[in-house]
Amino acid sequence: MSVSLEERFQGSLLGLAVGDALGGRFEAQSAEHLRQRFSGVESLINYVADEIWYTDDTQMTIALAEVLADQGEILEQPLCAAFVANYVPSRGYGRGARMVIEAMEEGEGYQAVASKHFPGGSYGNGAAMRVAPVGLFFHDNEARLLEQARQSAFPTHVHPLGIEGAQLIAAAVAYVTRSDEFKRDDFFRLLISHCQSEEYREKLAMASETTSIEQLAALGNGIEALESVPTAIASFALSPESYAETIGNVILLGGDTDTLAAMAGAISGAYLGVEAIPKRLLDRLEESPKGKAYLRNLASRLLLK
Ligand code: 8NA
Ligand code: MG
Ligand code: MG
Ligand code: MG
Repeated sequence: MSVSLEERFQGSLLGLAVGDALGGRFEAQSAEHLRQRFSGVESLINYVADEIWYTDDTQMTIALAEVLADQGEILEQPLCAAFVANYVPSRGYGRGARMVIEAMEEGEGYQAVASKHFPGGSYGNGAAMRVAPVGLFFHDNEARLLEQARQSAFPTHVHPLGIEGAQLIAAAVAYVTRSDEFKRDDFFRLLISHCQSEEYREKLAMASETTSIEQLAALGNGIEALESVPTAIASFALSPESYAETIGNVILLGGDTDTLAAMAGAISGAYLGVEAIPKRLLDRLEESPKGKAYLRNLASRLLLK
């Protein structure tokens, strides 16, 4: 398989946005309900008839990518400024994230909000859902990848489980960006070697053995990083050759469907490239000022920096 880096960078950002936008249609629905509505992934994708709009997941990803494209690294102040500049509350931000970004906007002490709003900080999946640009940008720079993923989490997510989730998605995106052939055992060995907690080590061991939808569901579909990051990684590893299956299978789990599909789609798109995203979906992704064309261009800027 030969996929250019440009196709991978575009595939990851657009794959994330498409997963987010499709998944966003079904957020918080149950697996039972979705399984009654759709016979499978194909019928889920064929259901899309009009424009699909992304949510906070893509909006925050854009902020990270802009900082990397401008600065060449994630720096705290430019990142906060980019979160604020891109912030549209109606795009469905998490409760804690909203409080932190609004404190940034007001020039108040957002660090205190980030560490005190939830005890120990947020372990939501908000740092993991937006980290793909770090994985792309540092795909061949192991020394900076994890530190930069941490840095990108910090303004909003100080809980170790929130940060670790971001580091694992970044490492997954980086690994597949370097890969012409998916080597499942290598992939999981590397990710498990990056784990700092027993919780993630256990979940990734389960993910490495996931060969069915039932096992995928057992990994979780929640808004917490630990209940969604391993699931997204496992869904990619279950269908490495299909973007549609990778995002469709996690959307049909219900729960945090936009974020599961954003993370899974970012990994799959980085591996398979932009051509692997079904035309039906990509054609319908929003054409707003920071829509499809902007994302494609942003991916190219990231690559050229
Ligand atoms: P966050 O930091 O608000 O965390 C998300 C949620 O996780 C919180 O609202 C809490 O319920 C829970 N949580 C996190 N940390 C703790 C803790 N220490 N103690 C107890 N509960 C905790 O926001 P985020 O950016 O991490 O969230 C990302 C999610 O929010 C994504 O799913 C994204 O799509 C968005 N989201 C929005 C809606 C919506 O209102 N439309 C619904 C679900 C998710
Ligand atoms: Mg969202
Ligand atoms: Mg979500
Ligand atoms: Mg470069």
